[in-house]
Amino acid sequence: AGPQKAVFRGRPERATLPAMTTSPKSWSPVHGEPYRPVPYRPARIPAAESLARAAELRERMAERRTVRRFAPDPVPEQVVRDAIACAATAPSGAHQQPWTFVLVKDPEVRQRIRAAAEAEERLSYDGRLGEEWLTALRPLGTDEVKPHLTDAPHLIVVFQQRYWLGPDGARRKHYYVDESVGIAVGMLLSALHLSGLAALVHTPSPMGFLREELGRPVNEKAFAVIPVGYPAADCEVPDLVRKTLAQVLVEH
Ligand code: IYR
Repeated sequence: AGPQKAVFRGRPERATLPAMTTSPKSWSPVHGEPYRPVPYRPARIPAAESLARAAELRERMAERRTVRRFAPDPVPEQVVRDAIACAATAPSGAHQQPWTFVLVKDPEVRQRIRAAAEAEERLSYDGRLGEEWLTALRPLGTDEVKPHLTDAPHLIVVFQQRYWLGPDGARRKHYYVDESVGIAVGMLLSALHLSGLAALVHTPSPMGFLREELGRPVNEKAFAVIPVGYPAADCEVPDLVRKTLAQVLVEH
């Protein structure tokens, strides 16, 4: 008998695969089987074009601001879905994609999330955070009142899947979950911003109530609550100063 043919998971074999296609099959967990290698030949853009794009992107990203007051104007839901799809292209430990994005639509659920978050935040701002933390927050002027949880046109709750949970209750470890979900949220914020929307990363603490309220399984842990919309007409943001490139970049 000749050498055994490698068995790859996922899509069926095809004679030619255009570069950068995504699998027509939806992802399903298969343990330990290698992915089929496929050609990756993204078109190269000239260096001058890269420089122009990078400079423009740098400017556009510098315009992103965290917004705490949202306009009531509706935002097409598909923009948010597309941004979530962008986030879900993030790299992840062992490509385990350990994230779930819940788009919360039910106004009553949003009301309950707000009430629970504000109750926790009240304890935090009333002293649970400690003097050093409260002092660090004071310049931003945040407090326990979170109207955006009910008033922003969209609300995304991001969960991290601490481990994989099979339908039969089997568990498998997930790797670099914090890093993976953090990267995905960064990509989500970038996608929302570049689509013209504003957002806020809200991290009520403790966040255990979110899993219960949203009926998520026990392997999931809330990571961030992200209201999305347009800034209110009279929205103000603190006149923050960002570190310069020279302050954050070390060329060694
Ligand atoms: N989670 C609280 C407190 C808070 C903490 C940090 I660090 C911030 O940058 C902002 C707020 C809240 O959401 O108000």
